[in-house]
Amino acid sequence: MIRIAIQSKGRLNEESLELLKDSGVTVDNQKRKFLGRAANYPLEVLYLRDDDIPEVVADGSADIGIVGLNEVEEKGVAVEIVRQLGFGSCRVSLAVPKDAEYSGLEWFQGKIIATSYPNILKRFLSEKGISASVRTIMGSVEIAPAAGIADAIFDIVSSGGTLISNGLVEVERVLYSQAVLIANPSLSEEKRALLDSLLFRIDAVGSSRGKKYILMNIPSDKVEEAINILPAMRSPTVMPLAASGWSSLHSVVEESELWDKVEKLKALGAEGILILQLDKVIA
Ligand code: PRT
Ligand code: ZN
Repeated sequence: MIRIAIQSKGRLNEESLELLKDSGVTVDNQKRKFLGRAANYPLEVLYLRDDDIPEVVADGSADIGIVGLNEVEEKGVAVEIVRQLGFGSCRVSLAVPKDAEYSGLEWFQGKIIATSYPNILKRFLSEKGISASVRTIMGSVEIAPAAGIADAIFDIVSSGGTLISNGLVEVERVLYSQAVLIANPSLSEEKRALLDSLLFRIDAVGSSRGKKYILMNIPSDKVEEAINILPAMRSPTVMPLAASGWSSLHSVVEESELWDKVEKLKALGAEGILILQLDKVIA
Protein backbone atom coordinates (compact mmCIF):
# COMPACT_ATOMS: atom_id res chain seq x y z
CA MET A 1 0.00 0.00 0.00
CA ILE A 2 1.22 3.50 -0.87
CA ARG A 3 -0.34 6.74 0.39
CA ILE A 4 -0.60 9.89 -1.73
CA ALA A 5 -1.46 13.36 -0.38
CA ILE A 6 -3.37 15.63 -2.75
CA GLN A 7 -5.11 18.97 -2.36
CA SER A 8 -8.62 18.54 -0.94
CA LYS A 9 -10.03 21.49 -2.83
CA GLY A 10 -8.55 24.28 -4.89
CA ARG A 11 -6.73 24.63 -8.14
CA LEU A 12 -4.79 21.37 -8.08
CA ASN A 13 -7.53 19.04 -6.81
CA GLU A 14 -9.27 18.20 -10.06
CA GLU A 15 -6.20 17.71 -12.19
CA SER A 16 -4.52 15.59 -9.51
CA LEU A 17 -7.53 13.25 -9.48
CA GLU A 18 -7.68 13.27 -13.26
CA LEU A 19 -4.04 12.26 -13.50
CA LEU A 20 -4.73 9.32 -11.18
CA LYS A 21 -7.81 8.40 -13.18
CA ASP A 22 -5.96 8.55 -16.51
CA SER A 23 -3.35 6.32 -14.86
CA GLY A 24 -6.08 3.77 -14.22
CA VAL A 25 -6.42 4.52 -10.50
CA THR A 26 -10.02 5.23 -9.54
CA VAL A 27 -10.66 7.26 -6.39
CA ASP A 28 -13.80 9.13 -5.51
CA ASN A 29 -13.51 12.82 -4.94
CA GLN A 30 -15.26 13.08 -1.62
CA LYS A 31 -14.19 16.48 -0.49
CA ARG A 32 -15.28 16.08 3.07
CA LYS A 33 -13.48 12.80 3.45
CA PHE A 34 -9.97 12.93 4.86
CA LEU A 35 -8.70 9.55 3.73
CA GLY A 36 -9.87 7.62 0.66
CA ARG A 37 -8.89 4.34 -0.95
CA ALA A 38 -8.44 3.53 -4.63
CA ALA A 39 -10.78 0.85 -5.93
CA ASN A 40 -8.24 -0.85 -8.19
CA TYR A 41 -4.75 -0.02 -6.95
CA PRO A 42 -3.07 -0.44 -3.55
CA LEU A 43 -3.24 3.31 -2.93
CA GLU A 44 -4.70 5.51 -0.20
CA VAL A 45 -5.48 9.17 -0.82
CA LEU A 46 -5.05 11.75 1.90
CA TYR A 47 -6.92 14.98 1.14
CA LEU A 48 -5.15 18.02 2.61
CA ARG A 49 -4.58 21.75 2.26
CA ASP A 50 -1.75 22.24 -0.18
CA ASP A 51 0.36 24.01 2.48
CA ASP A 52 0.49 20.79 4.54
CA ILE A 53 1.48 18.41 1.76
CA PRO A 54 5.30 18.89 1.69
CA GLU A 55 5.67 18.31 5.45
CA VAL A 56 3.36 15.33 5.52
CA VAL A 57 5.41 13.67 2.77
CA ALA A 58 8.69 14.64 4.43
CA ASP A 59 7.67 13.10 7.77
CA GLY A 60 6.30 9.94 6.13
CA SER A 61 2.62 10.43 7.07
CA ALA A 62 2.14 10.20 3.31
CA ASP A 63 4.59 8.49 0.95
CA ILE A 64 4.06 10.71 -2.08
CA GLY A 65 2.16 13.90 -2.87
CA ILE A 66 1.04 16.27 -5.60
CA VAL A 67 1.65 19.95 -4.82
CA GLY A 68 2.90 23.17 -6.39
CA LEU A 69 6.69 23.53 -6.55
CA ASN A 70 6.15 26.92 -4.84
CA GLU A 71 4.91 25.15 -1.69
CA VAL A 72 7.81 22.68 -1.76
CA GLU A 73 10.33 25.52 -2.06
CA GLU A 74 8.61 27.55 0.64
CA LYS A 75 8.54 24.73 3.18
CA GLY A 76 12.13 23.76 2.41
CA VAL A 77 11.61 20.20 3.69
CA ALA A 78 13.48 17.13 2.49
CA VAL A 79 11.39 15.54 -0.23
CA GLU A 80 12.35 14.11 -3.57
CA ILE A 81 10.85 15.84 -6.62
CA VAL A 82 9.99 12.85 -8.77
CA ARG A 83 8.15 14.40 -11.73
CA GLN A 84 6.99 17.73 -13.08
CA LEU A 85 3.35 17.19 -13.94
CA GLY A 86 2.69 19.98 -16.44
CA PHE A 87 -0.34 21.55 -14.79
CA GLY A 88 -0.86 24.31 -12.21
CA SER A 89 1.75 26.44 -13.96
CA CYS A 90 2.41 29.85 -12.47
CA ARG A 91 5.31 31.99 -11.33
CA VAL A 92 6.12 33.66 -8.05
CA SER A 93 7.02 37.25 -8.79
CA LEU A 94 7.81 40.61 -7.30
CA ALA A 95 5.31 43.31 -8.26
CA VAL A 96 5.31 47.05 -7.57
CA PRO A 97 2.67 49.79 -7.94
CA LYS A 98 2.42 50.74 -11.60
CA ASP A 99 3.46 54.35 -11.01
CA ALA A 100 6.61 53.37 -9.10
CA GLU A 101 9.78 54.32 -10.93
CA TYR A 102 11.21 50.84 -10.99
CA SER A 103 14.85 50.82 -11.97
CA GLY A 104 15.97 47.31 -10.98
CA LEU A 105 16.34 45.21 -7.85
CA GLU A 106 17.97 48.10 -5.94
CA TRP A 107 14.48 49.65 -5.84
CA PHE A 108 13.55 47.14 -3.11
CA GLN A 109 16.34 48.36 -0.78
CA GLY A 110 14.67 49.37 2.52
CA LYS A 111 11.15 48.65 1.23
CA ILE A 112 8.39 46.56 2.82
CA ILE A 113 7.27 43.55 0.75
CA ALA A 114 4.07 41.65 1.55
CA THR A 115 3.96 37.92 0.75
CA SER A 116 2.65 34.48 1.64
CA TYR A 117 6.03 33.06 0.61
CA PRO A 118 8.47 34.64 3.10
CA ASN A 119 11.11 31.92 2.90
CA ILE A 120 11.47 31.96 -0.88
CA LEU A 121 11.54 35.75 -0.80
CA LYS A 122 14.12 36.02 1.99
CA ARG A 123 16.39 33.54 0.20
CA PHE A 124 16.10 35.52 -3.03
CA LEU A 125 16.75 38.90 -1.36
CA SER A 126 19.75 37.61 0.51
CA GLU A 127 21.21 36.03 -2.66
CA LYS A 128 20.85 39.39 -4.39
CA GLY A 129 22.17 41.39 -1.43
CA ILE A 130 18.97 43.39 -1.00
CA SER A 131 17.85 44.33 2.48
CA ALA A 132 14.10 44.77 2.60
CA SER A 133 11.57 43.90 5.23
CA VAL A 134 9.30 40.96 4.57
CA ARG A 135 5.72 41.13 5.87
CA THR A 136 3.96 37.78 5.88
CA ILE A 137 0.28 37.90 4.98
CA MET A 138 -1.80 34.82 4.26
CA GLY A 139 -4.24 35.71 1.49
CA SER A 140 -5.15 38.87 -0.47
CA VAL A 141 -1.53 39.93 -0.64
CA GLU A 142 -2.29 41.99 -3.75
CA ILE A 143 -4.21 44.63 -1.79
CA ALA A 144 -1.32 45.34 0.61
CA PRO A 145 0.23 48.26 -1.34
CA ALA A 146 -3.12 50.05 -1.87
CA ALA A 147 -3.93 49.44 1.80
CA GLY A 148 -0.67 51.16 2.74
CA ILE A 149 0.81 48.18 4.57
CA ALA A 150 3.55 47.37 2.05
CA ASP A 151 5.45 49.00 -0.81
CA ALA A 152 5.41 45.92 -3.03
CA ILE A 153 4.30 42.31 -3.11
CA PHE A 154 5.77 38.91 -3.83
CA ASP A 155 3.01 36.58 -4.99
CA ILE A 156 1.79 33.99 -7.45
CA VAL A 157 1.01 35.27 -10.92
CA SER A 158 -0.58 33.32 -13.69
CA SER A 159 -2.56 35.42 -16.20
CA GLY A 160 -1.49 38.66 -14.51
CA GLY A 161 -5.11 39.85 -14.29
CA THR A 162 -5.07 40.15 -10.51
CA LEU A 163 -2.01 42.41 -10.62
CA ILE A 164 -3.54 44.67 -13.26
CA SER A 165 -6.80 45.05 -11.40
CA ASN A 166 -4.85 46.06 -8.30
CA GLY A 167 -2.70 48.62 -10.10
CA LEU A 168 0.49 46.54 -9.85
CA VAL A 169 3.14 45.48 -12.37
CA GLU A 170 5.25 42.35 -12.31
CA VAL A 171 8.94 43.33 -12.25
CA GLU A 172 10.90 40.19 -11.30
CA ARG A 173 9.97 36.55 -11.93
CA VAL A 174 11.68 34.71 -9.11
CA LEU A 175 10.35 31.15 -9.38
CA TYR A 176 8.58 29.24 -12.15
CA SER A 177 6.26 26.70 -10.61
CA GLN A 178 3.99 23.84 -11.63
CA ALA A 179 2.45 20.86 -9.91
CA VAL A 180 5.09 18.27 -9.00
CA LEU A 181 4.96 14.72 -7.73
CA ILE A 182 7.04 14.50 -4.57
CA ALA A 183 8.13 11.47 -2.58
CA ASN A 184 9.50 10.70 0.84
CA PRO A 185 13.23 10.06 0.27
CA SER A 186 13.30 6.85 2.33
CA LEU A 187 10.46 4.75 0.97
CA SER A 188 10.44 1.02 1.72
CA GLU A 189 11.22 -1.33 -1.15
CA GLU A 190 7.57 -2.26 -1.47
CA LYS A 191 6.47 1.37 -1.69
CA ARG A 192 9.25 2.26 -4.12
CA ALA A 193 8.02 -0.55 -6.41
CA LEU A 194 4.45 0.77 -6.22
CA LEU A 195 5.72 4.27 -6.98
CA ASP A 196 7.68 2.98 -9.97
CA SER A 197 4.65 1.24 -11.41
CA LEU A 198 2.56 4.37 -10.88
CA LEU A 199 5.28 6.46 -12.58
CA PHE A 200 5.24 4.11 -15.55
CA ARG A 201 1.55 4.93 -15.99
CA ILE A 202 1.95 8.66 -15.30
CA ASP A 203 4.71 8.86 -17.91
CA ALA A 204 2.52 7.09 -20.47
CA VAL A 205 -0.24 9.61 -19.82
CA GLY A 206 2.25 12.51 -19.95
CA SER A 207 3.77 11.33 -23.24
CA SER A 208 0.36 11.30 -24.92
CA ARG A 209 -0.46 14.89 -23.94
CA GLY A 210 -0.33 17.31 -26.85
CA LYS A 211 -0.09 14.49 -29.41
CA LYS A 212 -2.53 13.07 -31.95
CA TYR A 213 -2.65 9.85 -33.91
CA ILE A 214 -2.96 10.43 -37.64
CA LEU A 215 -3.74 7.96 -40.42
CA MET A 216 -4.34 8.45 -44.13
CA ASN A 217 -4.29 6.88 -47.54
CA ILE A 218 -1.51 8.09 -49.77
CA PRO A 219 -0.24 7.24 -53.26
CA SER A 220 2.56 4.70 -52.73
CA ASP A 221 5.07 6.75 -54.71
CA LYS A 222 4.57 9.63 -52.22
CA VAL A 223 5.22 7.58 -49.09
CA GLU A 224 8.86 8.59 -48.81
CA GLU A 225 8.02 12.29 -48.92
CA ALA A 226 5.17 11.82 -46.44
CA ILE A 227 7.51 10.06 -44.00
CA ASN A 228 9.77 13.11 -44.09
CA ILE A 229 6.83 15.26 -43.03
CA LEU A 230 5.78 12.83 -40.28
CA PRO A 231 8.67 11.56 -38.22
CA ALA A 232 7.13 9.13 -35.70
CA MET A 233 8.60 7.70 -32.52
CA ARG A 234 10.60 5.18 -34.55
CA SER A 235 9.18 5.42 -38.03
CA PRO A 236 5.62 5.65 -39.33
CA THR A 237 3.69 2.47 -40.10
CA VAL A 238 3.11 1.91 -43.83
CA MET A 239 0.71 -0.76 -45.11
CA PRO A 240 -0.32 -1.51 -48.69
CA LEU A 241 -3.98 -0.96 -49.51
CA ALA A 242 -6.11 -3.34 -51.57
CA ALA A 243 -6.32 -0.66 -54.28
CA SER A 244 -2.99 -0.89 -56.09
CA GLY A 245 -0.69 2.11 -56.00
CA TRP A 246 -2.07 3.26 -52.61
CA SER A 247 -0.76 2.81 -49.07
CA SER A 248 -2.05 3.49 -45.60
CA LEU A 249 0.27 5.57 -43.42
CA HIS A 250 -0.05 5.86 -39.60
CA SER A 251 1.92 8.14 -37.32
CA VAL A 252 1.87 10.38 -34.24
CA VAL A 253 2.07 14.18 -34.51
CA GLU A 254 2.44 17.04 -32.09
CA GLU A 255 -0.87 18.86 -31.89
CA SER A 256 0.88 22.20 -32.36
CA GLU A 257 2.19 21.06 -35.76
CA LEU A 258 -0.93 19.17 -36.79
CA TRP A 259 -2.54 21.57 -39.28
CA ASP A 260 0.71 22.51 -40.92
CA LYS A 261 1.47 18.82 -41.53
CA VAL A 262 -2.06 18.04 -42.73
CA GLU A 263 -1.77 20.76 -45.38
CA LYS A 264 1.54 19.39 -46.60
CA LEU A 265 0.18 15.84 -46.71
CA LYS A 266 -2.91 16.93 -48.64
CA ALA A 267 -0.66 18.67 -51.14
CA LEU A 268 1.11 15.31 -51.61
CA GLY A 269 -2.22 13.69 -52.45
CA ALA A 270 -3.18 12.16 -49.07
CA GLU A 271 -6.86 11.24 -48.71
CA GLY A 272 -9.16 9.99 -45.99
CA ILE A 273 -7.05 11.60 -43.28
CA LEU A 274 -8.20 10.57 -39.78
CA ILE A 275 -6.98 12.31 -36.64
CA LEU A 276 -7.54 10.43 -33.40
CA GLN A 277 -7.18 11.09 -29.71
CA LEU A 278 -4.13 9.45 -28.12
CA ASP A 279 -4.69 8.03 -24.67
CA LYS A 280 -1.35 6.66 -23.57
CA VAL A 281 2.09 6.38 -25.13
CA ILE A 282 4.38 3.64 -23.88
CA ALA A 283 7.78 4.13 -25.43
O1 PRT B 1 -6.96 25.61 0.54
P1 PRT B 1 -5.56 25.40 0.11
O2 PRT B 1 -4.54 25.95 1.06
O3 PRT B 1 -5.32 23.97 -0.26
O4 PRT B 1 -5.42 26.19 -1.29
P2 PRT B 1 -4.75 27.60 -1.63
O5 PRT B 1 -5.83 28.62 -1.65
O6 PRT B 1 -3.54 27.85 -0.80
O7 PRT B 1 -4.18 27.33 -3.10
P3 PRT B 1 -4.88 27.37 -4.53
O8 PRT B 1 -5.87 26.27 -4.67
O9 PRT B 1 -5.32 28.75 -4.86
O10 PRT B 1 -3.60 27.09 -5.42
C1 PRT B 1 -2.92 25.88 -5.35
C2 PRT B 1 -1.67 25.96 -6.20
O11 PRT B 1 -2.02 26.25 -7.55
C3 PRT B 1 -0.69 27.05 -5.85
O12 PRT B 1 0.14 26.72 -4.76
C4 PRT B 1 0.11 27.17 -7.15
O13 PRT B 1 1.11 26.19 -7.20
C5 PRT B 1 -0.91 26.85 -8.23
N1 PRT B 1 -1.42 28.04 -8.96
C6 PRT B 1 -1.43 28.17 -10.32
C7 PRT B 1 -1.97 29.17 -8.46
C8 PRT B 1 -2.29 30.01 -9.55
N2 PRT B 1 -1.95 29.35 -10.68
C9 PRT B 1 -2.89 31.31 -9.29
N3 PRT B 1 -3.19 32.04 -10.25
N4 PRT B 1 -2.22 29.55 -7.19
C10 PRT B 1 -2.78 30.76 -6.97
N5 PRT B 1 -3.12 31.65 -7.96
C11 PRT B 1 -3.74 32.94 -7.53
C12 PRT B 1 -2.76 34.12 -7.53
O14 PRT B 1 -2.24 34.24 -6.23
C13 PRT B 1 -3.62 35.30 -7.87
O15 PRT B 1 -3.99 35.97 -6.69
O16 PRT B 1 -4.76 33.29 -8.36
C14 PRT B 1 -4.87 34.68 -8.47
C15 PRT B 1 -5.12 34.94 -9.92
O17 PRT B 1 -3.96 34.94 -10.70
P4 PRT B 1 -3.90 35.71 -12.11
O18 PRT B 1 -2.47 36.15 -12.31
O19 PRT B 1 -4.32 34.72 -13.14
O20 PRT B 1 -4.85 36.87 -12.03
ZN1 ZN C 1 -2.74 26.81 0.60
